Amino acid sequence: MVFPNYFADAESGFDEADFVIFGVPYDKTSSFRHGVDKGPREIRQSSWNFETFDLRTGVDLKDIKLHDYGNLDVKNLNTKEMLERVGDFTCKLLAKNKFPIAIGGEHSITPGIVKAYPNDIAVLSLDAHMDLREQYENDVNNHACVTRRIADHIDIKNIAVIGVRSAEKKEFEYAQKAGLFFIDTFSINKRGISETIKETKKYLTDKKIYFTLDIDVVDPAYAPGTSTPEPFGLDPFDILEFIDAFSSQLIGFDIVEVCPAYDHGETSILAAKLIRSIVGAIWNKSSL
Ligand SMILES: [Mn+2]
Repeated sequence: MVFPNYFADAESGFDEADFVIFGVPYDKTSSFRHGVDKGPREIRQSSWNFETFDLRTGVDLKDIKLHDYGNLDVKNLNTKEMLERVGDFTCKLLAKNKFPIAIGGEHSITPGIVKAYPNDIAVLSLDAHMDLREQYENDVNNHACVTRRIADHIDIKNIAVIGVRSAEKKEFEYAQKAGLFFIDTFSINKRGISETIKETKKYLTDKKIYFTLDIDVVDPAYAPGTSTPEPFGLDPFDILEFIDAFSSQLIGFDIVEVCPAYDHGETSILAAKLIRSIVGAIWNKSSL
């Protein structure tokens, strides 16, 4: 069955919308598996599975002014051009007071979005990987360099990376030297998600936060359809806890690295539900 190719319940026109979804089907620098350019389409299709009413929060998505812009045309662009296009589009949304929601595509799209914001914001990244390489495969904008490129724009002290469990030794040493706030899943498993959130919350107090959710932060048992899966991940309830804790501070978010060819639809279903949950949580706590 094929559903309309826009996100379910995104029934608002652009002008009256508070939230604008846009797809960035970019798949150029993935190092292991390809196919994340199919993410936006699959996530949109999956979104039609759900009720408009969210039983958990009491929010009905029908009451929220949500617009789906469609995809940005980034297919033939190099990373630099792609970042500019994504950045320009995000600037336009922010100038019109829209709340940006990007669907990847690979994680390399995120620095383009972040650069559209003032440089005193914070970034919360849920990711299995540190992504702190200066460059990878001769490209400083590779998806393995995302955190590093974000740190070109905002102070690394205003970045928190949660759920990491993979880095090369050099990245790990750089993170410690530069004072990056990160919490790996091995310590999350020991101290519990509530304690993890409490510490992160304390670290990012009072900051406006851009939230980037690399689906590979979730354990491959729940989200196998991703380009670089990494065992010992978070479970979907952990992500909900994060959403609830930070929703009042969020000023934009993305979900990236969904690679539909490597599962039976479960990763796109989870991503679509998470987008709905985040929008609902923000709307619940804001005066939009
Ligand atoms: Mn990752």
